Formats: sequence, C-alpha cells, structure tokens
Amino acid sequence: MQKALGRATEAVTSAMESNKKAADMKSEMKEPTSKDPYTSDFGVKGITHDTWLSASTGDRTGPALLEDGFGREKIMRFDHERIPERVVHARGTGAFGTFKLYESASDVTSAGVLTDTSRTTPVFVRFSTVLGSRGSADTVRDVRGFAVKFYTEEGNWDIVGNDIPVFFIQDAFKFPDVIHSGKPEPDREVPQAQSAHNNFWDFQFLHTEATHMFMWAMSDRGIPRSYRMMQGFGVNTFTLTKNDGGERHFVKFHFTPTLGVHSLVWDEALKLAGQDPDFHRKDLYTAIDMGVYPTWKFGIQVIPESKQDDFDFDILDATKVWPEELIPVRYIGEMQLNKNVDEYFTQTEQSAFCTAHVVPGIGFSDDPLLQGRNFSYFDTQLSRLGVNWQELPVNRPVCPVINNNRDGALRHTITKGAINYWPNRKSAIPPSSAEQGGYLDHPEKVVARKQRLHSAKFSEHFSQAQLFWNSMSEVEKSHIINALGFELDHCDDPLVYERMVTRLCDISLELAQAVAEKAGAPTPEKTGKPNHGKTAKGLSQFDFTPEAMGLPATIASRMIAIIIGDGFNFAEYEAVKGALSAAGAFVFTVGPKRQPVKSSTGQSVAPDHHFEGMRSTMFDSLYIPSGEHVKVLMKQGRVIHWVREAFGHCKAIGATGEGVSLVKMACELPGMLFSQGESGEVVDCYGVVTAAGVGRPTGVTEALKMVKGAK
Ligand code: HDE
Repeated sequence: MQKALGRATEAVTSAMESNKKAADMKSEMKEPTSKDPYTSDFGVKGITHDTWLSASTGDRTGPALLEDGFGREKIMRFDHERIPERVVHARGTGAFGTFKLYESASDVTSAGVLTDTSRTTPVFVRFSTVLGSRGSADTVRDVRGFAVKFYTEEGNWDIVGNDIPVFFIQDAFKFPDVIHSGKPEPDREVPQAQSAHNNFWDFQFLHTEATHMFMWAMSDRGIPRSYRMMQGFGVNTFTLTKNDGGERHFVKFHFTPTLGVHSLVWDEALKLAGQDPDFHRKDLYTAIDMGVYPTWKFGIQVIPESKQDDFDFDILDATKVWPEELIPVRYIGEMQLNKNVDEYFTQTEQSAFCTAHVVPGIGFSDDPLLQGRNFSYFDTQLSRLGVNWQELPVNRPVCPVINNNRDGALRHTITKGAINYWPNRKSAIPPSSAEQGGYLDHPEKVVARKQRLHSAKFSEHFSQAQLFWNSMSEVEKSHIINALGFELDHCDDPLVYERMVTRLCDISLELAQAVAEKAGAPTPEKTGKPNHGKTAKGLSQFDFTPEAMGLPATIASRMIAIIIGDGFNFAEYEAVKGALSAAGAFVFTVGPKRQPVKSSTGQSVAPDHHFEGMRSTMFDSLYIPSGEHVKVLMKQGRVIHWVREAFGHCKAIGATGEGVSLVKMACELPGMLFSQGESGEVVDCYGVVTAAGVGRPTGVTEALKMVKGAK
C-alpha cells in the first residue's frame, strides 16, 4: 500500500524538528549505513554473518565449537529478545505528536500544559485492544485503549484512557476478575481476542455494574473504522487544582476526532481480522506517513467540589458518564499525531503509562477504580520493563530528572557524586516548594472509618444503560441487537445466554426480545427494570460526524479502489483518480494482475493490487470506469464479489458507462433502482441519485425505501 502512495515522510519530519521530545529521542538514535562495518555487541569487527566456527576437516563443515563467541552471542541474545507482553492491552500501536492549547483553563487549574496557550507540548499516544495477545488482530470487537503521554515542561502527564467513556467495574479490586472472564478460557485457551464466550457473559450477568459498559462494547464503538476515527476518554474522575488555594474541581477528559467517529460493520471487521490483521496499525501509519495528520479536539468537563453531590449518580463512579446536558464539554485544545515511530520495540512496545503520573495542577479523586490503577501501572512496569523503566527513551521526561535513584537492573544514567540520600551534608537535591513549581497535594479533609464500601448511588446499575440504548439511532440499535446475537450464539451454556436475555430486560424489552430470538432463549414477556425513556446527547456516534460537529466533511485519507481490466477507459480513469487524489483520498488501482493492463486507447497502467491480493473490505469506496473491460470483469466471480460485498457494507460505489452495468448486475436486489444518466454519470449505490441530489440512507433497508420514494 505504502509503495503505491509514495511516502511523504521527508516533508513530514520537519514538523517535528522543533519538538523537544523528537530532539531528545534523536540523541539515542543510530542508523547504520552500508559503510558501517558489522561488529559484535562488544564492538569487535566480525568477519561473518553466516557461518559458525567449526572443527572442519578440509573443505567440509565439522562439529560446531562452543568457543565461537560471535555465534554464541548472536543466538543467546536472540533467545532473550522477548519481554513479557502487557497483561491487558497487549496489542497496540503508537505515534508521536503535539498538543496545543487554544483556551486557557486557568480558572480551574495551575497546570502549565492547560493554561499556557503559547506552548506546544510533545505527546506519545498508544492505541490498543484490551483482550487479545500481542499478535492478535486489530479489528476484533473490543474496547480500544487510548493512552496519551504528555511530555510537559513540569514532567510527564499520562492520560491512560479508552475509546469508551465508562468501565465494566467500579472498584479496582475486581479488575483481575473482569479480565480473567474476558481472556481465553483457561482449560483450552480459547477464544483469542473475543468476548464471545461463556465466561465473559457469565461474568457480565452476575456483575450488574458492567451493564452500561457492555452496551457500549456491543455498539459500533467496539469496532472502530480507524484509531483516527474514535474518541478517547480519561474515564476516571481526576481533579484540577490551583496553587492559590481556589476551589478544587472534578474533571473528565475527552478527545474527539476531527475526522468524526466512524465504525466498521461487523461483517467487515470479521473478515478484516483474517484478511489484514494489521488493518488499524497500517491505517494509522499510512495516514501519518502521507501527511494527513489525525487530530483530536481536547475537552474537559468540570464540576466544582461544592457541587459534587448534586447529581443522581456518584461522580466518582466510573460506570457512569456525566451527561453533556448537565455538564457540557469545554473544548480547550487540540492534539495532532504527526510522526511515526522509528522503531516499534523501543518506542511503542517499551512505552509505559501510569495513571499516577500527573503534573502540578492536576490531581486524583477518590474514584475507587482510579485509586487502584494508581498502584497497578507502576507495579506492572516493574515486571515488564524493570525498575529503570522511566529512563527508557520513550518514557523519560523532557524536563530534567534529578533524584537519588541509582542502581537497579539496566540503569542507564551515570550519576556523578557521592550523594544518594536526603538529607545530606551538602544539601544536594533539595525538594521544591509550590512556588518553585513543586507538586502540591490538595489538603483534602478526610474523616473516615476504615471499611469496604461505596456510596449508595454506586448500587444503581441500569439507568445509564437505558440512557445509552434510548439515545441510539435505529441503525445503531439494530447493530447492538446483532452484536449481542452474535456473542450469545458463541455461548453454548444455556444458563449463560438465557440469563443474559433476562438482564437485557432491565434495559429494554424490545432489545431483550430481539436478542432472545437470535440467542435461542425463551422470549421474555415482561420488562425488568422499567425504562425511564430519557435520552442524552454525545452517546450516539451520529453526534460526532464532522457535519454534526460543524467541521468540514472530508474524504482525505479514505481508501478508494479503482477497478480496471484490459480495455478500460483511460480518460475517465485519470480524471476520477486525479479528482479523488486532489481531495486527499488514497487511491489504488486494482486489476486482474499486477502486470500492466492496457486501456482502450493503448495506455498501460500497472495496478497496485490484483483482485485476489486485496479485498473490498480494505477500501472505503470503489469506482469502475467505463470500457470494454467490463464484459470480462462481469464474468469473474471475484470481481462480482468485490462489488457486491462493498455494496453490502453500505459503501459508496461510483461507476460510469458500462461500469454501471457491472454494479447493477452485482448488486441488483428486488425493488432496488440504480440511476444512470444519459451520459452515464456516477451511481451512488447506497445512496440514490434523484433530481434532488444524492440521498444518504444508513443501510440497505432505508435505501430501498428511498428508491421507492424516488420513483
Ligand atoms: Fe488499565 N492496565 N487497568 N485500564 N489500561 C494496563 O498497564 C488496570 C483501566 C488502560 O498502551 C496495564 O502498562 C487496573 C481503565 C490502557 O501501554 C495494567 C484497572 C482504563 C492500557 C492495568 C484498569 C484502562 C492499560 C497493563 C482497574 C481506561 C494500555 C499494561 C482498576 C480508562 C496502556 C500496563 C498502554 C494497561 C491495570 C482499568 C486503560 C495491568 C488495575 C478503567 C489504555 O497495569
């Protein structure tokens, strides 16, 4: 793919030249050239890459000699090249970028990163799936991790978030249980990277506080089209503080993509998991490499401490959103990713996040999930990377780090001097006051009894699950029904799927009945907890299309395939390709082979891919120019499948002239109409071209209705 697009990296890297983190990483980079000789790890030039020293007799290899230090070093080092994968979020990919503040939040915080609009703060972001192993597929149904490391002038600040604003549990104590239930079942170690199994749904039923979150995971949010097209949420409740002692505020963090929130359809996601397990990884890499930098608006929701009890939910409960009608999101900054990593292992795999990393002006709340996370992340880095994990290039701050640390496995910094303790006779490394920029802990008053308990509001588990369901559009609702239908179909214990259907009655009887049919459970007749009927904005994805957000809709970075064969119309091919590329789309030519294909007027075009090498799932849209090629293509099952599949996935399909006949033949359904003007204008297959323009239905059923209306 990359080759076809032509890389824009050179131009792009200049964007990072003035970036402090980029400069910091550069100091450790080396790029061997063909002139650099090969050496052993201890620096001695080697004379071979290939042959072990052996006791050879004459011209034949003999027994290998243990003595070969070069050979032993090479193999033994290789034996230890793997580090433990993350216990959750093992599969991920990352990129560097920048954060710019456009509105100061100095009314609520003293944090430089959130008050100084003249700064550009370097960031590193790692996106991930939760359940799968490091080699699992990108497009599985799962929650996505959205971890951001801000390299601020006052130290590192990590928001270790997800693409879903709530979580399965309210208290960190339960984390091993929810993760064990989702990971492969321990007896046979199946399934990989799937929640579709007995254990997961058994836990979800028995653990009612997970109800809200599983609805999000079963919605289209669980299968994003791209990491670049999903929201990020800090999930937990943090606090913002001011050095002048002003009122403390509770805060939730939001990242909203300017490209809009978009998802795959389930059939696409399933197929892509096999056809291109790196789909999201490549998508991010390609967009950045081509200079189409993914950008997110950064927002905060704040609640003054004095108002913390004003809501019918507990604001420290991570299974609840703060509805935007009550607490609007205030967008104050923008994050852009503009530099790919140079090396996956050192930069992405060794990146390590920690919720306890906050900078002056930002603090924690008593959210019991966050409190446990603050312990867990540091702890996990110790076993994954060792005690000196914060010295690794991707993890170290851009401001000075001066402390009494020495020693530990793989210590990197060489600290001179005899002092490694405080107090010391030289007054070396004194602590800082708040005025000098020292971290000031908020003097929270705590009068407490030692006990295991949450506030009464924590025990309400269904209200926001109903709010979420009620706020979905019809098409989103049908996707949730299908997702639950799929998941429960993979549970073979009737106790699991039958009980889950009864749980759905606590959200909506309509939902429960529709899922019961698919799952094979008795159809419920009575609602569980009555649905309150309320809705809220900011829950449906349709609230985050570029149009809904007042941002320009764009096809930039969308993948478009032009289908050709011998005899295609070159003028049309060139014109459409040129127009799409000019609008920023990534355009690929797909033909019967990668060897050149001839147009009707004699020009040769070498396709980027052939029909068997790629599939329609890897593209957002197709275009078929007119020409003699169509006659042949119409006889090829794979080509018909390409078009039919794209149509089934509700993708825009363009065609001109004879190309329209191919689309019609592949996609014609009873009652479906295709517009074809006299001059053979573009047909929008999931839309309808009428005198009024192109309609945009949300699925085939609606398209059929529109077609009937258009007649
Ligand atoms: Fe994590 N989580 N988590 N988590 N989490 C980890 O830390 C943990 C939770 C999230 O790209 C681990 O470095 C506990 C919520 C992301 O490197 C581990 C609890 C949210 C990542 C850990 C939670 C997250 C992790 C494993 C319950 C969304 C990947 C490897 C209290 C706000 C970060 C690691 C990356 C990773 C613990 C719950 C997001 C074990 C105990 C809620 C994005 O420390």
